Amino acid sequence: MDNKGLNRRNFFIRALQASSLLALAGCDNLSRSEWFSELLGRTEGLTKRAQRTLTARRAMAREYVDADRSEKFPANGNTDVADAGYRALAAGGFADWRLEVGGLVRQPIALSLETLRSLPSRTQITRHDCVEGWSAIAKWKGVPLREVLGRVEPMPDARYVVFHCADTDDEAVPYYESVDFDDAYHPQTILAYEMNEAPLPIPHGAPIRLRVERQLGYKQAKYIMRIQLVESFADLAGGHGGYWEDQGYEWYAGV
Ligand SMILES: Nc1nc2c(c(=O)[nH]1)N[C@H]1C(S)=C(S)[C@@H](COP(=O)(O)O)O[C@H]1N2
Ligand SMILES: [Mo]
Repeated sequence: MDNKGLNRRNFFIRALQASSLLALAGCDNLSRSEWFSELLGRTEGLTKRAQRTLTARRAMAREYVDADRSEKFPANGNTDVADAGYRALAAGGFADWRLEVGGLVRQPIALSLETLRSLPSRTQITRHDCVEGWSAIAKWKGVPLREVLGRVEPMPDARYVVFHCADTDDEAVPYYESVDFDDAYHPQTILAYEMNEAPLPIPHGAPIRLRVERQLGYKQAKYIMRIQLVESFADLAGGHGGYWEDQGYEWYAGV
């Protein structure tokens, strides 16, 4: 297993790279979609400044065309999973894998890959930006996270969606990530099961990985096993809402 991406000693270098990347990133390709107007009503009562922030958060990420796709898309961080349970599932083509969705929901569910594939899907060609200084464009197909959330009926106090992954670092610390409801219901936030028109390969997070297109690479959780709705992530793992966040990275990693 390649644990380079999870090497804690590189943390300070990466944090520096992250902050310079964030400083360079602008709010380009803002667009007012149908979805924007749908949500506009919810911003009533907020200050103008907060509204501008929310508008940027809810804008669509740029989408590309087939010809823009990168010839090579690096696999980064963990590119395989040591866990015996995961290995058994992978050996069976993930036929027995189930995505558990629970926490602050009225209807917890367990979804097979087959079921996820039968739900409404979205396909998008987007650019992935890693804080290590590389970017790559690929086509992703998956089920919008909001389709899944609609089926579990989030309770009113649920504020974040947490993704628990099958992989760990070399100190057995599990990878996890989280997004708030703005990102969870964003139309481009999908649980991807295909990359470039093929089943998502193991190095890129099989059987499903998150695509949350307005944020940096480390938010794009691979090897998702369980989704948990919470009111706060303060009592999960290191308390900062994600594996890298627990080591000092920004929780909201906008690009
Ligand atoms: N479960 C898990 N998800 C992860 C990682 C990881 O190590 N484990 N690395 C993150 C980082 S830093 C990046 S850049 C992307 C890499 O995705 P890729 O392998 O498809 O390039 O996955 C992100 N999601
Ligand atoms: Mo990354």
